[in-house]
Amino acid sequence: MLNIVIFGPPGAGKGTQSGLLIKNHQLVHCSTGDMLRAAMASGSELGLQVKDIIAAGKLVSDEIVIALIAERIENHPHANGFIFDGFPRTVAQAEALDGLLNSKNTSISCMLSLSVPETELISRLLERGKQSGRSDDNEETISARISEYKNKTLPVADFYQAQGKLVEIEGIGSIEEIADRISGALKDHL
Ligand code: B4P
Repeated sequence: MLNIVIFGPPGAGKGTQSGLLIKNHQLVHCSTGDMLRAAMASGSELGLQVKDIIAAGKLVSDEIVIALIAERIENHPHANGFIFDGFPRTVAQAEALDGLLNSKNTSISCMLSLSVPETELISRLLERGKQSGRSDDNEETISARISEYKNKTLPVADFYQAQGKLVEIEGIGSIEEIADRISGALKDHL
């Protein structure tokens, strides 16, 4: 199985590049951000529970997102592999993911880490905010999201580096250029 973690700060292009990888490798998409937005749009109890946390740019609890990922893996017993987009965002989530995959006799193949300077992240997200209608694509929330990323999510890169699975990708350039860098890196690494 090919199991990829796509990693990076808010606005690094994780969702965009995931779409291309899914097409090329027939992977199951596991985006906790998309799952949480779907829950909010449906007005479910989970959606109501996370709405204010997301609008404030804070991380939702580990317990909630780990349960979402466990369910997604369980529902795809014959998958070619999974792409984890926006998950894990804490070391506790990364440890839980290792456990979930081990129980299926598989593991993470690599982590693709997209690096993009902060000024570019802010301008991408503000640009998206003009049309996305997302409660978290505004100046104040973007800055809270970046700060959560630095404090709680960056250590996840060390977790995968310690396993020899971290692959750094320059995240500046056209979407196609970055996709080419990712394909090259996957060929070299796997
Ligand atoms: P996410 O949906 O994961 O939001 P994100 O990190 O901001 O990434 P996003 O997918 O939106 O952006 P991308 O990098 O693709 O999470 C939202 C919230 O949900 C979190 O803040 C948190 O509250 C909660 N949450 C989600 N997962 C969680 C977890 N595991 N634990 C706890 N809480 C969790 O960037 C895309 C933008 O960049 C687009 O506008 C795109 O057009 C643009 N772009 C992409 N590539 C480009 C390029 N090459 N050049 C220019 N622009 C580009």
